[in-house]
Amino acid sequence: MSNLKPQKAHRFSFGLWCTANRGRDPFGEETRSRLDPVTNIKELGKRNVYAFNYHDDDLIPFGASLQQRNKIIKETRKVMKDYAIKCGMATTNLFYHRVFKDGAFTSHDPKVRAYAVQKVMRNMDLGAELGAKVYVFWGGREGTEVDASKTPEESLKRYRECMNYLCAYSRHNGYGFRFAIEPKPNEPRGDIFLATAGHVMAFIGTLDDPDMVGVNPEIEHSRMAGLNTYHDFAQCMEAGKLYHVDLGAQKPCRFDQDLRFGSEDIKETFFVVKLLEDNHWQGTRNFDEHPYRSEDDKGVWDFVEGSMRTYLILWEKVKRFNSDKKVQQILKSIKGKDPFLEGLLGRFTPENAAELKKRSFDPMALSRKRLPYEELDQRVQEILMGVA
Ligand code: GLT
Ligand code: MN
Ligand code: MN
Repeated sequence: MSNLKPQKAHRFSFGLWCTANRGRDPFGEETRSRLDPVTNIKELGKRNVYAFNYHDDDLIPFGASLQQRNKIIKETRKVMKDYAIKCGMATTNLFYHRVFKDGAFTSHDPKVRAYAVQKVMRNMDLGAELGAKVYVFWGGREGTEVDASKTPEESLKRYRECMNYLCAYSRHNGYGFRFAIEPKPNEPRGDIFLATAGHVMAFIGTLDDPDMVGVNPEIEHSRMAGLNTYHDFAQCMEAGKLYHVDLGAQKPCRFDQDLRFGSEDIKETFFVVKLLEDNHWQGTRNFDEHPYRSEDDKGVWDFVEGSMRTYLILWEKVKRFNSDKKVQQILKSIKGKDPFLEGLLGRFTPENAAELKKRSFDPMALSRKRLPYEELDQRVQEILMGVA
C-alpha cells in the first residue's frame, strides 16, 4: 500500500469543536481537559491537516472583550502561518446559549432572530478575514417538540428571510462565501426543520440566490435517518450542490454518535470516498466527529490520525476497485448498449415517441440477462477485506 501519511495536498480538515470535544454527554461530565483553540490549530497543523473549521464561540469565547478578541485573532493568524494551516470553513453557534432554546432564525421573537443574524454577520467578518471559503449553517435549534407551538410553513419563511439577508450581506461585502446548509433529522430538537439533504435542496430552490447556497451533508446525520449516505452525497453532487462535507461514522437510526470516520459500515463509507475521489471533488475532506468519551487528552490525536489514515486506505481501495479486472469486466457485462434506442429515448419528439410505441419487446427474454451481483459484491468485499 502506498504512502498513508497525510499531506497538505490531501486537503483534510477538522472542526475545532471535534478535537476540543471534552466527552461531556447528557448523562455525564467531561472526561478530558480544555484544549485552547490556538494549541488545537497547532496540533492539527503539525499533523498535516490542511484546514481547521470553527464556530465563532470556538475561537472567541462568548462575551469576550474586544481586547481578548484581538489577542486571539493575532495568535490565530500566527499559528496558521507557522504551521501552514488554513481556515477552511466558518460557522455560527446558534444552538448553545439558552437564548436560542426555541430556535434562532425560526424563533417567534424578532429580537432573537435579529440577534442571530447579527451573530452570523459578525462572524462572517472574521471568517472572511481568516480566509474561510465556505460558511456552514447548521440549524440545530430550528425545530420543535410541540407541533402546536410553531408551523413549519411560518418557520421556513423566517428561515428563508434570514438566509436571503445573509446571502446579500456576504455579496455586499464581497466575501465570496459559498453557503452550505447542513441537514439533520433531530437532536437536539425533537424534530429539526430541513431534516435531510433532499429537504435542503428543495429549500435552496426557493431562495433569492440559489447558486450561492449548497448542502453540507453529514454521514452521521444521513445514517441517523436510516438513509444511504452514498446516495445522499451523490445526489447533492449531481445537482451541483455538494458545497461541503462532514465525514464521520454512525450506527443507523440512533442519536448522533459522531464516531471516527470508517469505524462503522466500511462499504458505504468506501463508496463515499469513491464518489469524492473519482469525481475530483474540489472541497476539503472534512471530518465532523468526536473522540470516544473513554479517550484521554492524548487519544484525541490518535482519533485525528486514524480518521485521515482510514480515508487514505479507502482511497487506495478505490484505486484497487477501479483497476480490478474482475470488477471492470462485470460492470461492462451488466451495461447494455443500443445506440438506436438510446437515441429514441434521449429526447422526446413526436416522431421518436411514435417510433418507440411501434417497437416490439420481449420482456421475458430481457429478464433473462444475467446480473452477477453476488460475484460483484463478493469481489468488493474481498478488496475491502484485503484479500483481493
Ligand atoms: C454540531 C453538529 C454538527 C455541525 C456543527 C456545525 S456543530 O456538533 O452536531 O453536525 O456540523 O455547527
Ligand atoms: Mn456536522
Ligand atoms: Mn453531527
